[in-house]
Amino acid sequence: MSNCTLDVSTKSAYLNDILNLTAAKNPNEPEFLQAVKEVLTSLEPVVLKHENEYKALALLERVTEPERIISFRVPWIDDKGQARVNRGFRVQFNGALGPYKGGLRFHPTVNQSIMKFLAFEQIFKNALTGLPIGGGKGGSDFDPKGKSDNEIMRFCQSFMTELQKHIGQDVDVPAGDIGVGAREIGYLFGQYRRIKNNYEAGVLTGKGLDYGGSLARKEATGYGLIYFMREMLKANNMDLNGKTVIISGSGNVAIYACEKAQTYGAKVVAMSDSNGCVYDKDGIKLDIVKELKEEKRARIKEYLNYVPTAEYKENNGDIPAVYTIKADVILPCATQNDINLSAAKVLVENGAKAVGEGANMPCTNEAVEYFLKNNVLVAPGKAANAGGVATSALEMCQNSMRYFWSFDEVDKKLDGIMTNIFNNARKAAEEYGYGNNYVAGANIAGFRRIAKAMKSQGLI
Ligand code: NDP
Ligand code: 2IT
Repeated sequence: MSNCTLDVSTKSAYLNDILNLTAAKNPNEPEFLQAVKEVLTSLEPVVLKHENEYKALALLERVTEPERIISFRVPWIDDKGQARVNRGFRVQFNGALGPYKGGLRFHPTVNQSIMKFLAFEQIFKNALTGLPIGGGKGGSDFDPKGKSDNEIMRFCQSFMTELQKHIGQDVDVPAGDIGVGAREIGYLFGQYRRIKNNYEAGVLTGKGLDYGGSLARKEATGYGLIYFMREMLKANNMDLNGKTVIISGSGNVAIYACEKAQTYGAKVVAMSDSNGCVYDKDGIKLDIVKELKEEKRARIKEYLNYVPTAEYKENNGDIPAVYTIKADVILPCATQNDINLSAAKVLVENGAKAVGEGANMPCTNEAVEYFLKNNVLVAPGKAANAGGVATSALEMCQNSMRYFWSFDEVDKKLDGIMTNIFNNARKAAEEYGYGNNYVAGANIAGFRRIAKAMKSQGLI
């Protein structure tokens, strides 16, 4: 964990005040403070240009304060008949651009700090898509690992019994994230429909294709990441063809990032889960990973039962094993703060050329700075993984029309959106003297859209 204080000084007195105020108001929320520090410090030249205006509107005070945080008890019964209780959350951070939109995460590490960092990131990500969606996030400290289907269903039903009071297709539209996929969305949707007694398809996204889901939503985050990487590499006279790639994680984002990278001629040699990674020097066979993860919910280690020539490296120490493998392109697609400064140093030493954040905030702020200083391109999560939520917005659009687009239609729109996001991040970076620092460029491009909408809507 890094950065519990915001010990940073910018040229804007207003910005410094807000950084200090945010640290003082949220003392036990290191991930939230890390995300705020990363975004706000990169906005320095924009704030300097509009300092008096933003100060008069209390714009940065409002951008860093959630509109609403809902926290609730989730009681449920396990298969042995034992009563259990988890904590549920929904953070409705900023609704200026549209209904709150963002995933639900079920993982034992979930707490208010993690929910707020994810919802804060989501504001800028959703703004970058250009679509009418505000920023939100939710979830629970429930651990789905080892739970039966019936336990998952009972938990989802209890979670939704409370959450339904606070969401709606024009209010707040949750989707999946870590630990929440098509199975969970199905149980959540069923309970919502039963309690509300109406078929409000647009209240959740990531639904099954047989009841209102969009083609290509499952693939969208991973594919979108690779479309963004394609544009970023192209702008710097590189491409994916023949590049060696390592991917952390083997969940939804990781699997479809691997699939699209392979179609562009990249060689993915490693994937991981929270225990360790598999290294297949001949290239990962994705069908095996899909069978292990999408069907059997097994550990990545079992890849070796299918490919005995592959190696398994267990995690131990400060650096996840996957980051010790030499590669040109690094795609962290697991969780936050996966790449710390030590891991970044190893990756740079091993010749990394580009990092694409499929996960939310997978690199610490120090790791990002180190990459940029060493001429490693960084595709920031809030831009590069925006394809998932953008396609969720396309799912909402199809639900409103009571119609479906083909896979190709959705995929083409996704490609266009990701290309657009890259171009906007690139232009904003150039405009403010950030060169090919797309981390700053994405923050500025997203912030400008939010700031404009908040200004138009008055002091709310
Ligand atoms: P999944 O639950 O499908 O997969 C998560 C993967 O990350 C698993 O391989 C998991 O391993 C690994 N992982 C999770 N937590 C940890 C941890 N604490 N340490 C190490 N490994 C971990 O989730 P997604 O693929 O949907 O999400 C991955 C990332 O992408 C998250 O950061 C999410 O916020 C982000 N994201 C997701 C989007 C989506 O549409 N799904 C959209 C945009 C971003 P294990 O099985 O061992 O836990
Ligand atoms: O982090 C994210 O953007 C997601 N988990 C997807 C959110 C969504 O609403 O599709």
